[in-house]
Amino acid sequence: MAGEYRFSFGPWNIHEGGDPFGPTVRTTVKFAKKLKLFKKLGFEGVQFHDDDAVPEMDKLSPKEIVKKAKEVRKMLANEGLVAEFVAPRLWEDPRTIDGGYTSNDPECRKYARDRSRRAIDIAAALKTDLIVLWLAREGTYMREAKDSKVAVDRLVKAIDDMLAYNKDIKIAIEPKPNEPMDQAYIPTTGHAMALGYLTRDAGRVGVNIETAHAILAGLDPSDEMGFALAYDKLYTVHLNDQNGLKFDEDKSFGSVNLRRAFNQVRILDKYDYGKKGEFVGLDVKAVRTQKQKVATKHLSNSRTIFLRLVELARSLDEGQVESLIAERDYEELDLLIMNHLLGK
Ligand code: XUL
Ligand code: MN
Repeated sequence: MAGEYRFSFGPWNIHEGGDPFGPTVRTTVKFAKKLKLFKKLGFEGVQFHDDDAVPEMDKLSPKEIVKKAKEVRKMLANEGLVAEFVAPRLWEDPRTIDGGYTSNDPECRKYARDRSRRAIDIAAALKTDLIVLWLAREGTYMREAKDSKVAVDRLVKAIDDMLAYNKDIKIAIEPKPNEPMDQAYIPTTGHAMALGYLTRDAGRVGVNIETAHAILAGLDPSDEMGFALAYDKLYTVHLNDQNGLKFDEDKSFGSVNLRRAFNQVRILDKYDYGKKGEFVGLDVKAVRTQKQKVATKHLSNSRTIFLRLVELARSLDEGQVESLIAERDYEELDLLIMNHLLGK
């Protein structure tokens, strides 16, 4: 069954453990060393921010960027890995302080547009057609600081620009309701998909649904996935877990709420997610207390839990589920699911 699913994570998922209140607690693992860990941990896809592939890319010419990205492509091939997607990192440069595509400063919006084109070049060099857009700073701290109608117009323009720049790419918008912003403009799957339909080529715009982001929006991640699946728009997922409405925790998949994780796996497996080449992507972080040597367990554990939940989804007595639904005995259905999760 493991072979039926391909798993991916990003180099940022092996990290030094710094948080807003304290310094790093683990040493940096070099990119080349991280690549060596993928296969060992059961993963074959690598998710990239543009500058994960080409560090300090803003100091390089477009040609130099492509050259560097091609070197990374070779490194991937040597490890038997493939790139899943590239995401432009539009939240660290001073020109993105007020957002990228929705910045009030036209020079900063131009930077965001140019940087996105370079990210697309990197994706092409890495031989992936998928661009993920996490719209990190496209929102406000003060409601009056931006005009929400103008912001949406600008997001559409930015996506149109990317779609026109390269006719082969697909864009997966990753919605998140808050953090770092107080209020983000594209907080949910519905917003992301509706934004896609305003673009020049809606057939190439879908979503990346992250478990934690859906929970932060007060929504059920499996329902968000079902919504996107109904539109054939679920281009990828960022599975993790989240303990309530607080900072984005990126906890190991299933570690907070096993039933919620089961329902995500159940809907993905039921509707053949992965059969068109989609990866089971993770976006998980080791907790700060984890020692260096064992700071990749969150990745292998998440994968293990996913696969165990596939087994549970497939062994659920669907006939029983159907008859309880027909009888409208949802309390008995509740117990059936709980017993199944408890191995009874
Ligand atoms: C932020 C987040 C990002 C995106 C990729 O919350 O999830 O790591 O997944 O840019
Ligand atoms: Mn994510």
